[in-house]
Amino acid sequence: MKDRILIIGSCGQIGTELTIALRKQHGAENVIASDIHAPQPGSGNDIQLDVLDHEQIEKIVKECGITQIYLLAAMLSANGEQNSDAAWKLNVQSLLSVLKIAKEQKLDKIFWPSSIAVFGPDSPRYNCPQQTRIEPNTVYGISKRTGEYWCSYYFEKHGVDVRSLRFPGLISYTAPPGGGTTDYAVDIFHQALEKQAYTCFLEEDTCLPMMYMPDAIRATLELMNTPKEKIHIRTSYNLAGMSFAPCDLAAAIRKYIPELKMTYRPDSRQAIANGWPASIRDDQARKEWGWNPEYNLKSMTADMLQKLSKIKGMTIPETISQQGDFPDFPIDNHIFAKAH
Ligand code: AKB
Repeated sequence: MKDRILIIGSCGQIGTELTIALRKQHGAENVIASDIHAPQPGSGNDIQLDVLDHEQIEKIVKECGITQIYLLAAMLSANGEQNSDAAWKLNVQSLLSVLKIAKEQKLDKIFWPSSIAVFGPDSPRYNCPQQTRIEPNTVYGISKRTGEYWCSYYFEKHGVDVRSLRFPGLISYTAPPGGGTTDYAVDIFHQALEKQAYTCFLEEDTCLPMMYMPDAIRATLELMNTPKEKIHIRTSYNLAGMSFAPCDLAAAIRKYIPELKMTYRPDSRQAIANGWPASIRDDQARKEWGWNPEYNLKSMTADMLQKLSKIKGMTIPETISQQGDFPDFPIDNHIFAKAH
């Protein structure tokens, strides 16, 4: 039997690119993309769907013969702190709804993203492992940690094959992120190209785990294509790509745009970032389903600048085309230098 996929939140940062990847893998006719926003020409979603409308999801699942759901709708960390009730409802109720439907309709597989935000100030700051003290101190982190427990519960008690990844901050050039603490790592590219200046809302040495979107999409597909018996973590897998601070990213961009001027004006998002690890370990993902990230700070920066300048119809700054590959610098060592 063919997989029939429902994506919920297809116009978001992950959804925009995952929809394209899933359509490539399963055929466009087998992937239904839904979002809270009504479909517009070129938006990529097929239907308007409110993730909090349980009946509507159930109806689509039954009518379209859905076998897998990718639930991507969520409120991120910074917005979550401003709207705690709405964040809790959106992040937890939507998951419970989908898990219940998966159980009742005997769906094959569910994907639900968790986040490095499940970790808190008492978790190890460097090389944070899969199992450790996990005591989040943000609404978003608490909702993701709660969701992880629900995933594990539905797998253990009801056999629902739900799989999950703890994503780091995601960097992409298509859809922008919205309301997260790691958003600066996307904004900076736009501002660097347009104004050669960026005011960062985190301090210059706040190191956080990050990942380039092509790696995040590949990780999702690889996890979902792994045979069930190889998946041993039913809460959510730690997933690492790279770790850097705003000053590292600025240095990487300056290799192409030397005139980039940085100003640091930390706001309430600084406190959120201070509670998260600077780097995480992802041994289980590597061992159990062969995870291996492709992009580091250097290759991600080069690709982002090339793709974004093309999208913006800008002449690629001289320095990009002339520079080629820039010399190595202590990208992923930044934090370790600080730690030891
Ligand atoms: C956020 O900043 O809230 C997200 C995340 C780390 O999950 N990007």
